[in-house]
Amino acid sequence: MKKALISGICGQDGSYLSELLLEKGYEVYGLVRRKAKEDYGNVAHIKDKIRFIYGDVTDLASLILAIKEADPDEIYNLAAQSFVKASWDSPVSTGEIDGLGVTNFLEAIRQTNRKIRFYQASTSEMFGKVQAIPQDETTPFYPRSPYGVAKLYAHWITINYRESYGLFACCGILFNHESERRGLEFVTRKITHGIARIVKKGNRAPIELGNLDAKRDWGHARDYVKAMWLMLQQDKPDDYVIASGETHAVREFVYEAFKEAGIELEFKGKGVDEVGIDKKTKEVLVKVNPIFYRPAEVELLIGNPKKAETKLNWKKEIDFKTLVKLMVQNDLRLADEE
Ligand code: NAP
Ligand code: F7E
Repeated sequence: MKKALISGICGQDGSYLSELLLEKGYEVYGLVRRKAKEDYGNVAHIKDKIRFIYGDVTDLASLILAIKEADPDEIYNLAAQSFVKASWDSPVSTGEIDGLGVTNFLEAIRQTNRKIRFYQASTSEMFGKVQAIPQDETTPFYPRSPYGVAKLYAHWITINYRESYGLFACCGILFNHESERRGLEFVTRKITHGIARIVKKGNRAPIELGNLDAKRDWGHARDYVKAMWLMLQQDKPDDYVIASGETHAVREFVYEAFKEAGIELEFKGKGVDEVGIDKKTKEVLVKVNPIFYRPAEVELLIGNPKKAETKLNWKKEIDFKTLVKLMVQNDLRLADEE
């Protein structure tokens, strides 16, 4: 039986990856930070099938101990301060967790068992102010946030340990992937959760958003964790872009999500004055609030997943409209249950 250690196991991706690995017969270990109140986040429903080990990626000793305890064949490093906007508020800790935390993991592997296969959660945020359209594995990087910069350090240190010590270490350059388990602060879930509040709770206050023009390449997390696993099953370690190959503005996500909930919106005004209005009732249901703007924006992301499709035989199964539908229906159902 193969054993995997997952950091960030209670997050969105950690939960889908745990389900996938359990299905494949793995013994799954999860690295978790100690919390004052016990909380298993997105893996609460499968917590009895996972062995949890306390640790923190900023604490090298804890990683060495975790590796000794789990003795894993594979490590998936998903731990991160993953909210880009918060990385301007906490640039140092974001660097410590998302950047140096990865060196800690690689060093722990180097010092304990160099046969362990390592997956690093790299990101399309490393492309930032994009230097080519679409972005693939050869596109130069230009990060635009402390998060993007920390992740770029992590990306290169992973490649360095692969080239210096022969570690089986792979970076998945994943574009935005969302799901019913996405954190409420990310724009997709903020929209679908806000719609459920409007439709089901009778609270018609508008959803306040930032830059509606930003374009993202959105997929579903369930599809993307399959690519993580595939990378570690190859004969040789390598880095891969995982993306849907489509891009949509935040405004389009808003429009499709409201439509899924039975409301057709029309947009009026520009910039901070833009509003989304219910075509039927003329109520303002979306407005722009500049507090959600970022000090520097990533305006356009669109990935080319050809290498992963060819070499890993990976393909997305959930398209943009299905993703929106799943997220809206889930939040409507949750609101009904509350
Ligand atoms: P997420 O839901 O925010 O989960 C992140 C997890 O990391 C949380 O469980 C968190 O633990 C844990 N964590 C944070 N700091 C830690 C530390 N110092 N030590 C140990 N664990 C720590 O993120 P996600 O969306 O699943 O993303 C997974 C990974 O992929 C992240 O590295 C993210 O940066 C990267 N990524 C995400 C996307 C995306 O679109 N989702 C795209 C590209 C790359 P707590 O539960 O204790 O807070
Ligand atoms: O923002 C715009 C915002 O916070 C998407 C993380 O998983 O994917 C994620 O990073 C876009 C940005 O995700 C609001 O300005 C407008 O242009 O959902 P987000 P992100 O920053 O793209 C990458 C690949 C990761 O690696 C990250 O870990 O939406 N936007 N209005 C807004 N964003 C938020 N959060 N809230 C708004 O009100």
